[in-house]
This record gives sequence, C-alpha cells and structure tokens, in this order.
Amino acid sequence: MIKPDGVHRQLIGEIISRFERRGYKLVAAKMMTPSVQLAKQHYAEHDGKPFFEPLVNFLTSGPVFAMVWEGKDIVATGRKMIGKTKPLDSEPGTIRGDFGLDVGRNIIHGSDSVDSANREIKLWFQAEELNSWKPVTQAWIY
Ligand code: FUP
Repeated sequence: MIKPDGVHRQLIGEIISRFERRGYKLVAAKMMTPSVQLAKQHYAEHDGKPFFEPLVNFLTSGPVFAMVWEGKDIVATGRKMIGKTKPLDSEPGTIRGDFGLDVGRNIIHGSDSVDSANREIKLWFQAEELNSWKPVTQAWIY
C-alpha cells in the first residue's frame, strides 16, 4: 500500500514500475482514503504504542493506493524492495532508501508474512476486486 506521503510525492507510477519490472503481476489496485476503523484494524498489532495514534492519523489523512501483487516469493522479495522500517536503515536501491527520510512517513507498507498478506487483502479488498489473469503472448504484440 502506497501511503499518503507516497501518493503526495507522486510515486505511484515509480513504485508500480519497480514491481512490474521485477516480474510481479498486479492483481488488484485502488485509491481510497481509509477510515479510522480500517487504519486501526490494519495496524492493530501496534495498538497501545506511542506512535499508534499519529500513525492512524497519518494513514487516514488522505488517499492511499492499495495493491495486491502476485508472484514467486512476493512477500519476502517485496519487503526487500521496500527496505527497512526506518529510512536511515534502508539501503539505497530500496523504495524507502531511495525516497524516504522519516519513519512516520516511509512511503509504503508491505505485508510482513503470507499470513499478514492474507489478513490484509481481506481487510482492504472485496473478493470480486481481485483479478486472476495470466500474461499471454498474442499475435498483435510485436
Ligand atoms: P513496517 O512493517 O516496516 O511498515 O513496520 P512496522 O509494522 O514495525 O511499523 C508500522 C508503521 O509504524 C511504520 F511504517 C511507521 C510506524 N512506526 C513509527 O512511526 N515509529 C516506530 O518507531 C515504528 C513504526
């Protein structure tokens, strides 16, 4: 999910492009401003921590761009492509390492396990918003 700062920074295209070039397939995407309830559910594991309220305020401050990506090792590779939580720890070449300076505004969220991904996909998307498709080679592609 591209967070409000990533949307404001106009990084949607850059981020989609990185995942596509790596070989991953986009199967769902939408722009939306999350409700407080959705943001709290999404970050439920951080409830009670000092940064929880600012985090929820930030996530609900404007549109995010939610995506579902598919492909080999997408969760683990996606986390590598995103970089570490703190931009200072994120290597150049990662999304946070290339574009972020602030832990509270770190551009993008990525599920940290397959279980989290399954939980988060259900939270953010309806089943009918997920598109199952296979790339095909067609005579009209040269
Ligand atoms: P990540 O999985 O890398 O997004 O990191 P976490 O789930 O640990 O944290 C979720 C979000 O909480 C981060 F993206 C930013 C915010 N956060 C802070 O603002 N301060 C902290 O010390 C830790 C996390």
